[in-house]
Amino acid sequence: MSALFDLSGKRALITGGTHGLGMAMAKGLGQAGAHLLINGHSPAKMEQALAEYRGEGITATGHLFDVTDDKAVNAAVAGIEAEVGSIDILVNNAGIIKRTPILEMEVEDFKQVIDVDLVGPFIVSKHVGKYMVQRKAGKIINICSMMSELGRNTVTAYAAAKGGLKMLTKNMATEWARYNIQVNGIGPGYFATEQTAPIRVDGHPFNEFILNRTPAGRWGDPDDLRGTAVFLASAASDFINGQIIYVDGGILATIGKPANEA
Ligand code: GCO
Repeated sequence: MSALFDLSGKRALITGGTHGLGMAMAKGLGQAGAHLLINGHSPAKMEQALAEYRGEGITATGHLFDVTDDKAVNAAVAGIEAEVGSIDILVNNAGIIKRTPILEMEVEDFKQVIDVDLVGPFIVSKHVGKYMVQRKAGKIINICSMMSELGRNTVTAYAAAKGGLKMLTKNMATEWARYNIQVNGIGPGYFATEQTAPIRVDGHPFNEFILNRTPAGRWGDPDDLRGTAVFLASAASDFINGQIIYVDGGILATIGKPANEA
């Protein structure tokens, strides 16, 4: 059975893999045997991340490029394929969020969130996908969100992008499953990361809300995503296509409960 989840000999490209959920999922793939191709756009963060991966005995190389830059992505992917080897697994994790009410949100800010969180995965998938289609093999995992299903005040651009990413996932699966490429998504619930730090402060109403709204009664630990990432990157999911696995401590399963109810 463990052979089904073994990623030895595989190469995995993780966008936004220098920190947070991207790093946690990448470590899971590395611990399962994959050679990590870490993407980021900050040289300093990259150096730090590579030291951390290698410190844990994980093979990792760094690849600095902007996921929204079509030419740069094309060149980076072609370079990896030619100099490092085939990209067998792609995790589209890079993302940003801007928390602003619609009436106060600048169009440029809206467009930037859509660009990184939705157009970015399209661009990277298109350039990696062409090699996977030629090889008739590949795994693509798009990192969605609760906002792929639920709305929330102030995160309109993010919700629009993550909703779109869910459908991008289903359509990529529709077009590429015939080439033995499995395209699926992971929808993290509320996790303790840098991105949620502003709303996870003790006493912050949203923090209390999430602890009450989540049946598991806690924020997710980034390591809670490792198993699902390895599952969707491995032979164990060879007939799973176009699915979004929500790792959310039960948020989407329930209407929630009043704060004073045990
Ligand atoms: C927010 C959070 C969310 C989470 C996550 C939930 O402001 O609501 O940052 O966006 O990060 O995406 O699934």
